[in-house]
Amino acid sequence: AKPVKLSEYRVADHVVKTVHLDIVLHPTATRVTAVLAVEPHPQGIAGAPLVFDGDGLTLAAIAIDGRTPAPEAYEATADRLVIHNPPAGPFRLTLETVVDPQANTQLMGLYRSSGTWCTQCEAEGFRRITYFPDRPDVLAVYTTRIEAEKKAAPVLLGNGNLVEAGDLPHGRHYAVWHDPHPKPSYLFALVGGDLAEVSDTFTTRSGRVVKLGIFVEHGKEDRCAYAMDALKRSMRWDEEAFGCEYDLDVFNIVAVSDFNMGAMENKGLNIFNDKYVLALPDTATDQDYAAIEAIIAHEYFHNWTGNRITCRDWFQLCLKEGLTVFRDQEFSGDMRSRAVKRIADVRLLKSHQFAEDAGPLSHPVRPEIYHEINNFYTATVYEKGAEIIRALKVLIGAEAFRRGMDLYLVRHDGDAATVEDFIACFAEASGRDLTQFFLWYRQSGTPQVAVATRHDPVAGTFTVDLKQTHLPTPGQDVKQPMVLPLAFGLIGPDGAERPLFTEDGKAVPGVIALDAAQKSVTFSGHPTRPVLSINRGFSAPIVLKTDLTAADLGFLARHDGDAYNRWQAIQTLATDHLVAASRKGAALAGGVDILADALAAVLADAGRDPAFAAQALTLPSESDIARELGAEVDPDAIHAARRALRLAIRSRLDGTLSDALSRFATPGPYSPDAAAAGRRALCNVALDLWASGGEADRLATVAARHRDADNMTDRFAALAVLAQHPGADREAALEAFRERYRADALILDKWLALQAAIPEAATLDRVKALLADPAFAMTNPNRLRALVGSFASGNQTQFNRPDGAGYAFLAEVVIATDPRNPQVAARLLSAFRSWRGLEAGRRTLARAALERVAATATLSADVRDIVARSLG
Ligand code: DPP
Ligand code: ZN
Repeated sequence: AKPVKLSEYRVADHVVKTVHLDIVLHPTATRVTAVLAVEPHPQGIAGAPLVFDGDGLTLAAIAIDGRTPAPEAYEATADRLVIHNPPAGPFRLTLETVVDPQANTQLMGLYRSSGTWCTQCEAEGFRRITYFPDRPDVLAVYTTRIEAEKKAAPVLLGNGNLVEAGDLPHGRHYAVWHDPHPKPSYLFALVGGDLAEVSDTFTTRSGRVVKLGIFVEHGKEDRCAYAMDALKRSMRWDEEAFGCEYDLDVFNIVAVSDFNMGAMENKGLNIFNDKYVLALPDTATDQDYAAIEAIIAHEYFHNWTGNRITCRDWFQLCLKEGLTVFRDQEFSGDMRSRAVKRIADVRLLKSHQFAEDAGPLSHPVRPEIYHEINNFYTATVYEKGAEIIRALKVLIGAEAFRRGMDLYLVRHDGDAATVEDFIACFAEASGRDLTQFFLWYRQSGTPQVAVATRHDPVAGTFTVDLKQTHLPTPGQDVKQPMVLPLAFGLIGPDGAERPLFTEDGKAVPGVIALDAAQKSVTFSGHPTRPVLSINRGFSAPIVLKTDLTAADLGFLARHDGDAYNRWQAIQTLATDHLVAASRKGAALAGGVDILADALAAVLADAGRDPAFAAQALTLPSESDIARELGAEVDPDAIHAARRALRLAIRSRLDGTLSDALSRFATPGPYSPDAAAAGRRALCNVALDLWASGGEADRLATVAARHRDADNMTDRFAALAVLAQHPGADREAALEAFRERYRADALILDKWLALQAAIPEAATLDRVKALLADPAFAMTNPNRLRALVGSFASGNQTQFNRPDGAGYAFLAEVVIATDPRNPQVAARLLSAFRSWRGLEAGRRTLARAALERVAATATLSADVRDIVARSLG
């Protein structure tokens, strides 16, 4: 198929103003009648044929202004409807299609999940329901009538407000939903099923009473309270932080168990992966609670950033996703510890986005070409997209940023906008030229910044020399210098923040905008050498190399006023050690002492913010080290180095670790709040480190904690420790866990994922055996991600087995999954994104596995695209 190019964007020749859908739900033959008010676009090509998108459709009937056209007047194939000479003015087009939800295993369009009819239309699923100009710049007002057998689907939901409902003969009933806000087709949704409802209300700041509903499988009603609370907090926060008020009388959320993504922001009817709705202390971990809070907020925030203001085309995806991720991060930061949230977000950014950007799948935050848009719901578009906005805020300041947001929300309300439209609002609000800043959207790859410092004790000056470089990425060999806002501070020997003055004595703000290939900044008033703390709060998403010594880093770990950089200093110490040890098979002398001292200090002071201490005690992951190494990666060497470092740290901290277990025990019954979660996080990190030698008596303590835990967080954390140490106890604990939760698929996903991540040679066979376990189902995306995704992305040594069996296994699963669900298959395949950095033996085997996928005769566009770019 031909690629889609940003440069070739043009308006649709025919647009649709109103959509009336009449959908008669049936398991295998759902009849869809669409009555569309069509008109030529004033900027379109006059007299152009009407061309609508379809995907796997059969046209059952067609009428133009009520009359059936002659057969030669139109052409309908599975993927297109063409009307050769449509009326020159507005007209009414009636289309009837019949679709089979039961057979829809792609989970795009209208499908069934555990008997519930539901939809997923982003990005291009609406065209699997009816023919339509299925692109985000065609905005229409939708009215949807849904009819079903009442017993099979007592609940019928659509976008917007319910306007009519009633019974019909023969045990049938119907509901009519109307959404007054014009929207693109990707935001259309409907649900029909036998679901339980948990309801509440929210009163907006102008007094609108909104009925809130969360719909789940019967028996799961008691698992919705946290999601409902998160929803209400999101609605309030968006009013306070961004002035965004909800705009319908109803807001519904439906949880389904088969879902390709996390959730979907359909107007007034969000559909969620049940994983991100359902939670009880005994079923969900603190991490699950935090993810539910963040995703509920994310989808809700899309109501303004995505729905009221949508994207002109899919190249602009970051316009809604990057911005909405930024907003949900800020929300969680306000709800929890801001520093810890930032650290967690940067961890995620580095492990997913930096890795993506360093390999063959690297692409700009706003891509300019795609073969399959589903493959661009990436860490780059989402997470780097959010980082750019955070960097913009640092660059222009919080006040100008808020003015720019306000301007954007007013000026573009009701528009299908572009990234240029968005950035123009901030240029206007700040009075700055943001042309260079826009490179963040166009240039792929992670900018690298080298920092060197010079101190002149006689002149009392301190100079910071900065240099930015950009490595080539696919399709971008040469790059221009970007503007990188680097928040910074200078710390005196006493640990106090030094005032910032230029050489001529002017006070300067704590941000350097590095906007050229090189830049030097000199500060005065420093008779003694200060220590530079730079890229505070990770103000720019860059790879930073400084000339800070291990002693400087140890100093920053204690004294930096920026909590993020205190954490970063510790990570850098650990990373430097692990990189050197992985390369040479030996540790750097002295490095461990400074790191261990820094960690001991963090532990001693852990009462201030236990969640922070937990983050500090969590070493960089094996894939973090692999990314730092970049080339000739040997995952076994990394694993060995990391294990050795953990044992070395443990021997230095040992007594403190066991103390922490009692010192930070959470009193009273479980509560998911951030403070209690932070204490549990610290205990569980300490437990893991304390038991890392696998001594029988310690494992017995861990097993007891596992048995006696009164919540899933502690129970699962202890199980994860046990899983690291082979033996009968581990197998017994795994079996008991499985028995206890045998009816709960979401919990068994944790059980699957844990086993897939065991760093032992027997794991691949274990994973293969689990494919046949009743807890697993090839057809369910959550199960696939839990078992196969965790193996491929979360188990560095075993996915990268030196014999290539891990690669061959993933290739097989991808080839088997592709015909059923291309989107999930393509996602699994992207675990190969760093294959070029491997040492030669593994690289050859990884290539062979990719080539096997490439040689498969009937690949989907999704998998074909990923495999071609991975090999390209
Ligand atoms: N549901 C996905 C998200 O909210 C795609 N829009 O990010
Ligand atoms: Zn989103």
